[in-house]
Amino acid sequence: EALFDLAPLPMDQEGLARDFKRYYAHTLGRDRDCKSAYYPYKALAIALRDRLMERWKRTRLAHDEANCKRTYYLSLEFLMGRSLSNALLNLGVDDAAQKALYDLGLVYEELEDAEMDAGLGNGGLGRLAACFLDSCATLQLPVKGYGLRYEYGMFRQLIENGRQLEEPDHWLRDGNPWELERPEYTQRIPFGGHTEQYKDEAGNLHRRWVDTHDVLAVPYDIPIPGFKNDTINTLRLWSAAATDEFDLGEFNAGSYPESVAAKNNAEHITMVLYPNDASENGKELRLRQQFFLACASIKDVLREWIRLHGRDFTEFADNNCFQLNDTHPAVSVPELMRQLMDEQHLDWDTAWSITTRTMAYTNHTLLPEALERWPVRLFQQLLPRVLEIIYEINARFLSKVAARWPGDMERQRRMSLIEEGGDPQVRMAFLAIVGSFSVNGVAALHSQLLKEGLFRDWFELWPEKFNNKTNGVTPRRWLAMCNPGLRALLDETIGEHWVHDLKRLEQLAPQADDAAFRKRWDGIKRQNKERLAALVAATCRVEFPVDFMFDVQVKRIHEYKRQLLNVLHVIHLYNRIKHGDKDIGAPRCVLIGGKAAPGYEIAKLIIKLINNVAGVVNSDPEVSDWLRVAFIPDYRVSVMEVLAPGTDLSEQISTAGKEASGTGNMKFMMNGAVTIGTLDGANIEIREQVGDDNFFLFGHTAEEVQRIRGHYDPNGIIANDPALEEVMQLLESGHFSQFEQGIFSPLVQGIRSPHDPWLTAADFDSYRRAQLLAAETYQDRERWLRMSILNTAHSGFFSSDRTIAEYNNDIWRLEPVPPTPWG
Ligand code: DL6
Repeated sequence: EALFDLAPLPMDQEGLARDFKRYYAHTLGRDRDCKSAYYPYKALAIALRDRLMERWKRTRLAHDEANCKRTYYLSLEFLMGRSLSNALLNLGVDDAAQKALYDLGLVYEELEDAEMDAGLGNGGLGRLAACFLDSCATLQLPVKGYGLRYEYGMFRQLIENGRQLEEPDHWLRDGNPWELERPEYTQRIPFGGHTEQYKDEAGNLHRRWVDTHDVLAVPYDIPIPGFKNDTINTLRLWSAAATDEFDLGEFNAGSYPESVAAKNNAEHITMVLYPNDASENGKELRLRQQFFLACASIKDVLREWIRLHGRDFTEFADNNCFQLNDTHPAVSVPELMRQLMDEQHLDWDTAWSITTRTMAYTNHTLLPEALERWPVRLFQQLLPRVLEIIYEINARFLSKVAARWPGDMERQRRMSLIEEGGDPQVRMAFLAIVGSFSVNGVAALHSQLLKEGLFRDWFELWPEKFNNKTNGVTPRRWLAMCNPGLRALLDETIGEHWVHDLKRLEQLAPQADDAAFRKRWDGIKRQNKERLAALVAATCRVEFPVDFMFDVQVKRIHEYKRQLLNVLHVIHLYNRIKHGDKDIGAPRCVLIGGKAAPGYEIAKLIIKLINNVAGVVNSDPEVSDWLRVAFIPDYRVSVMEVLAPGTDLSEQISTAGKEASGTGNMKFMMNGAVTIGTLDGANIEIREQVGDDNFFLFGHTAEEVQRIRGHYDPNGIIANDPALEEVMQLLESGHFSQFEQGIFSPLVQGIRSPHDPWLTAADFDSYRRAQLLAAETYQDRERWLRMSILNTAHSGFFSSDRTIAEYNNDIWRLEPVPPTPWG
């Protein structure tokens, strides 16, 4: 105990400055010659880490002492972004630290920029996990994140000749001051081998998994600070390492390289994040990653349970919950069964009762191609014991279906966990549903469509399992941290409590009618637009005048998100301007950004088209007073922190019924952007909150989209819409591909195909009209400012604190636990 008898560290400017200087000069050994911003960043990070560390320990202690129920958020992705500003804000020392740096002649923004993004996720699903951790800590809920410590995160996107190039993102190259290695909690993860039957001492028969090739899972912990509440939760990321065992056979036979190769193979498991936001079906390494996470995390949870309660699992299900972030960790269902039966010696019924009372599953997509299925043969080869358990779960489940719907063989075939055929597949979503007590979608429409479509049979069987949890985003990062100007105005106008109680933003609504307030709002937006414009100038070499309307679409590049519709509209504006028709409302700057999965050729072609159109538009002096276009390379969390505050118009234009929720839409709204959008995902709830007058709606509804299928006639639509016809003619003429004729024909064919699932042509006219209305409205400055203020004022519902409170009330049922007091 004497070892831990330490006084709390000072949180004031002097104390921070003292530690900062010591770490900079003594720990990191820097002197006057050092010009890099990296070392001051690192010195400040270490000073903050000390302060996180002591609170972290008290949080863990409090959880142990309270003997409380806990939730584990299992996710293959945590898109954390940068940690420095977040730690400063949540520890409540941002002012003190910035003053300390200023007095030392340092520029805080330069330190901030020296930190690499932790890009351990593809997009919405991964970033949602990061927002959720922030909210859980802020609400003082005992929730631990479990994920993988990928050596390489999301690839870096370069644009060369308008095309996307991918470069590895070695984010750990300079080390990571925010992590703490915990080798003492290393776990052993089995792969391969085979199963066998054996008799225990009492003569009972059991099965076991033997002759496995094991890999070590070494945990690295990341502190997750709550907002000014001394709670520090944990994100535990597993890193793969080889066991020390050597293949002696190979070694003695003189095959030293072969015997060392096994080590490399083991470490490959956590080498790289799969850069696909849909699915990676069939990739052996991906299944290895999924099992590696599930097995290590469950072992860790059982180890903790045994430490605190011994091997009595009677109350385990009342005290633990696993939230599965999509089907990626769904192998946790049979793996928990395996560990409870094979390692803790519980019988099937007891283990199944525990499993189905602890697992909860969140679905994040309606796209059938993104629903994971794994070949049975891959399971057989990598995880033979897990496959046996899946077969047994399926057999027992199908007999329930048979009892409920006697003779309905078609339904049994539809609902089976195994899809039969030449190469049978395990249906991971069904495995997740069977094993969970809760199944949720991520926006009202999405949850409804799941019940009516993909999961209809399941909803008929277990209606009580299904629920909705509309997504949210953390107001700490996505308002307080990224928009300091607005934060100051909000603090002054409605007090500081909105940061952890976002509904208080409603109090802003009356201010929309106050001209003086609108003027201040305008001033802040202008500064944020200058920041955005500076970033665009530096990265795209395109000038964005701040008087233009800033119209932004940033997200993964995917056909259903319809960046192509946006480009068609840009071509339409260009065409009108070229014809001398200036009646297009306010001049605008269109910014598009996002990464395409490396193998997704059509998405990559869309990027090329955006860049080619930008090239033509920006180099034409006749057009530049009205329109500018840029594609921002390497879109990531830290870029969104600049874009969201500086955006006027937020593009949320997916084909209705395709976007599960969206969360970028919420970040823009919070920062006072007005949405142009379809009735899709959370757009519907955004419009409900802010009111029809403050949202630019267009496009077919999800129901209409369904009805159009089968008799969709895009060529008829194009022929009857002169504006669209001219756009198509320009595109088809090769005007945007002067030196590479014909390269865009796959895009043209897609738009003109009666089988185009994204109905681009069908929504063009209504999109064009909504865009015109937005640009005209923008010219009425006071009206627009009112809309902007009301968007922020009504964004309180989209705080992830609200979402997490709902998860907790309906699914997890945890009690908040404040950290143990000092001393
Ligand atoms: O729920 C977070 C986020 C939603 O906001 C997006 O609408 C949805 O596309 C995204 N889904 C994924 C999963 N992709 N797959 N599979 O990223 O989840």
